Amino acid sequence: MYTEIYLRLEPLGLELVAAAARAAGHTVRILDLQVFSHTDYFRTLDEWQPDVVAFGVNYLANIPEVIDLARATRQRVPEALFVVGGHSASFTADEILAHAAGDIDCVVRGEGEAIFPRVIAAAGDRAALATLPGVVTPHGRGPAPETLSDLDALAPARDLLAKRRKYFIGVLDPAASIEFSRGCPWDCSFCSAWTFYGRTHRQRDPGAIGAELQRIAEPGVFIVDDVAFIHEEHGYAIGREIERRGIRKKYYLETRGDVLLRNRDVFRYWRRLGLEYMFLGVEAIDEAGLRAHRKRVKLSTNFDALELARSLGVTVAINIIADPDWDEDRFRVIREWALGIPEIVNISVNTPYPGTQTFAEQGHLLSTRDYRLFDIQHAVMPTRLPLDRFYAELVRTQQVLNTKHLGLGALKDTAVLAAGLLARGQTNFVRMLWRFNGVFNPRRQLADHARPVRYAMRLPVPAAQPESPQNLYVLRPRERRDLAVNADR
Ligand code: B12
Ligand code: SF4
Repeated sequence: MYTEIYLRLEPLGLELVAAAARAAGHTVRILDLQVFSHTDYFRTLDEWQPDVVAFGVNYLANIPEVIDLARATRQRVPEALFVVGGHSASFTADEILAHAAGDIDCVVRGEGEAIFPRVIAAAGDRAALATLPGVVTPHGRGPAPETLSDLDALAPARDLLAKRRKYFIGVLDPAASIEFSRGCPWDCSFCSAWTFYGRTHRQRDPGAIGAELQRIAEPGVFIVDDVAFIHEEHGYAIGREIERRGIRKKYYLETRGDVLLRNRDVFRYWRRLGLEYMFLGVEAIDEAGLRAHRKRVKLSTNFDALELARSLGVTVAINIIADPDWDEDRFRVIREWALGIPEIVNISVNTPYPGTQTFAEQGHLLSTRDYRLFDIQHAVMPTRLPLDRFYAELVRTQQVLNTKHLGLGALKDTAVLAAGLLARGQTNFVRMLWRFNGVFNPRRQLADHARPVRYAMRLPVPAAQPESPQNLYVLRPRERRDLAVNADR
C-alpha cells in the first residue's frame, strides 16, 4: 500500500546479484514487478527461455505471489532452475519450499553476491546445490551462509532496469538508491535488520561510493543504510569524495535520534552537500513503548533529536508504531501530538515478522497467517478494539496526518515544485498527491482479512525462555567495535 503512494525504489539487492551473475559471464535481465506486470513477465519467459529464474523476496507480503509465479514458470520453462533469495526468504526458506511443492528449486539465505554465481554453476547438478553455503533445497541444505568479504567488489547493475524514471521518494523524483554501509549494531525487538546481518555493521570504501555516485544519473538519491552515519568519520570521508568530484544531488537518509545528536556536525555538513529528507525511527512517544521495542534510547533524546533536525532545515519524517492494543483514546492522543509538530508522521502497525524477537516470542498469538497482510498496514495480532474500529481509527489518523502534508494547504507550498517536475515529465510525485483515499481505506483493509488463504505462514513453537538471538541470526555475528549502543537506555 505504501509503495502505491509515497515511494517506489530500485531493487538494489537484486541489481547486485545480477551484477555478480554478469561478472561470471552470464547474460542477465532484470524485470522489476513493482513496475512491470505479470503479463510482461510471462512474455519475457516465453520469448527468452532463460536457464535460471531468480526472485528477490525482501518482503514477506510477496511470498504467495512468488509461489504462484514459480508454479506458472515451471509450466512455461520446465527446465529452468528457479531460485529465491532476499531478506524475508532467508527467514522462511523451509516453508517457502514446502508451499511451492517442488516448483522452487532452492532458497538462498543471506547475501547473494558471492553465492549466486555458484548456484548458477550448479544448475545442472541439483544434488550439488544442497552443499552450497546458505542454500536450502527440498532435498537438503548446505552449511550456514557466509558473510561477504568485500562490499565494494561489485557495482549494482542499474543499467539493467528499464523505466528508471519510475523510481522516486516524495519530491526526489526520480531517485536512485545507494548503500554506504550494511547492517545495524542495535537489536530492536520488532526489527530483523540486525538478525539478518548477525548484528554486524560494515562500511563501504568512501572512494568507491564517490565513484558510484558519479555514475548515477538521477538527481535524487535514497541512502538505504538502516542507520546512516553511525561513525561520523565515514560520513565526512564520503562527503569529501562528493566535494572533490563536484557531485550535486539531493539525498534522503534514515537514522536514529541518538546518532543524530551524537554526530550532529556530520549531518550539518551533509545538509550543505544536499541532504533534503531525513527519516527518524522514533517509534513511540512514551518510555514504556520505547522499552517494549528495545530501542535503547530515551524519550528525551528522541525529542532533542527532533529539535536538532528541525534546526538543520531538512524535511523530517518520523515513524510511530501503532500497537494492536490501542483504543480510540490512544489514537486521539497520537493525532493531537502529531498535529502539533511540523514533521511528517508515519504510522505503522506493530507486526511480528519472522526473524524478529517479537515473532519468536509472540508469533503463536498471531490472529492471521496470511503473508499478504504482513505489510505493517494491517493488524496481524489481536486488537483490543473490534477490527473494523481499529482500522477506522488507524486510517483516520493516517488521513489526518496525510492531509497535514499533502492537503490543499500544503499543496500551495509544493505547487511550484510540482510544476517543475511535470515540466520534466516526472509524474510520480504529483500522482501521489491524489492517491491516498484510493489506497488507504478501512473497508479495503478489513476486506483483505476475508480473502481465502492458500499459503499459511508457519508459526513459531512457543518457547519457555526468551528467544536467544543466536537462533535468529542469518549471518553469524563477528567481533565488532564497541559502538556504545547500550549506553542510552
Ligand atoms: C531500502 C528499504 C526499503 C525501500 C525499498 C527498496 C526496494 N525496492 O527493495 C523502501 C523504502 C521502498 C522500503 C519499503 C518497505 N519496507 Co523496507 N527496507 C529497506 C532496507 C532499509 C534496505 C534494503 C536494501 O536495499 N538493502 C541493501 C541491499 C543490497 O540488500 P538486500 O536488498 O537485502 O539484498 C541482499 C540480500 O537480501 C540478497 N538478495 C536480495 N535479493 C536476492 C535475490 C536472489 C536471487 C539472491 C540469491 C539473493 C538476494 O543479496 C543481496 C545482496 O547481498 C531494509 C532493511 C535491511 N537492512 O535489509 C528494509 C526492510 C527490508 N523493509 C521492511 C519493511 C517492513 C518495509 C515496508 C513494509 C515498510 C512500509 N512502510 O510499508 C515497505 C514495503 C515495501 C514493498 N515493496 O512492499 C522490513 C522487512 C519486512 C519483511 N520481513 O517483510 C526491513 C527488513 C526493515 C526492518 N527494519 O524490518 N524498504
Ligand atoms: S536501530 Fe533501526 S535498523 Fe537497527 S535494529 Fe533498531 S529498528 Fe532495526
